[in-house]
Amino acid sequence: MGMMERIQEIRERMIRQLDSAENRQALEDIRVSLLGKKGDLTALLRSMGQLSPEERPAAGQLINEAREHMTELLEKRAAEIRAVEMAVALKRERLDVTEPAPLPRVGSEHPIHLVMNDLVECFTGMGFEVLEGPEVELDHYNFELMNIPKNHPARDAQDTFYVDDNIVLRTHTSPMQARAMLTRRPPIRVICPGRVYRADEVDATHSPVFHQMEGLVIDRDVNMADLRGTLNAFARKIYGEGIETRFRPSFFPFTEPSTEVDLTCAACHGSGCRICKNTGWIEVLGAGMVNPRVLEMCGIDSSVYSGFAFGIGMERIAMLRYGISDMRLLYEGDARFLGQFR
Ligand code: 2NL
Repeated sequence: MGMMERIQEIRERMIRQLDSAENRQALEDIRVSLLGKKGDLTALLRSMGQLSPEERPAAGQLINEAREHMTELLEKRAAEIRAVEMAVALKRERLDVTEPAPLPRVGSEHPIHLVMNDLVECFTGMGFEVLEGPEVELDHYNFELMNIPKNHPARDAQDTFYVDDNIVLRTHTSPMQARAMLTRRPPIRVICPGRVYRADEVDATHSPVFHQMEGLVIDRDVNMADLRGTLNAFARKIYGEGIETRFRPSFFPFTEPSTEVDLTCAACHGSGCRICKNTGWIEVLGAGMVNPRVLEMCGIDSSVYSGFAFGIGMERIAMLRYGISDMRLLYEGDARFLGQFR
């Protein structure tokens, strides 16, 4: 076989091999086996010694041209492979920088706290101070100081969660107000929002854990008209002008006299509807003049000072305001429900 044929054979072998080479390593293997130090073309160059001196320059030139050409072929194939690799990488790493980012999941305030914060704002605006305290309380503060003696039905184990003989889960926030009376001098104007506990079965209107906000005012000459004025201001601030209060006689051991307080139904403005059962009124809270026995037990001279107090159930207000028909929704933590109160 002449030199030309051998060169041609090596070149054609490269072309065939390049056709099936799919990656850089395959190219490198081809380069080493044909153009490398121990490669076939290099071997051909070494074999030139067998040629006559006249033939050598032409043969050397042919081999060098072949090397150049084959290097070009390798480079061309390498470029093709790089292009394919780039296309694959671009596809894999595709990133649409104009795609809107997923919105962060932001929580929302619980309806109970929306109501509570509104009431806190309303009463702090009238000069009340917010007091918070423990949910695990001494029987003494929760009951004795509130004029609820031993054997009173309200202390029944059916209503109260007892931790031991002397310790209960507070059944109202009154113990904090008792502390305020015991540790401060009048005038006292405080509200106590918070979680309270009663051993009730769960249903659409009852829960063993619920929320209350109590208010207490102690000063000289505080009377029922002050209570009425305060609650009227509250009603109008929260529900708007035209909302009236209606006091109905009631009984609580810690107030005397005691009253249930109704507000004009905000849904029908008093004309009667499904929500107020056609009465035009909604029962919203309990209140009264602080029982002088409570004042005395809490270290306040009832011959000098008097006071009023009230207690508002947060769940009831929230259910009325947002049209929630089942209290359980307030405690289940279902994000679909809670997400509606933004
Ligand atoms: C209701 C009734 C009420 C009070 C709570 C109170 C607190 C002290 C002294 C006297 Cl320290 N009274 N609190 C008074 C009347 C009613 O709550 O039905 N709440 C949902």
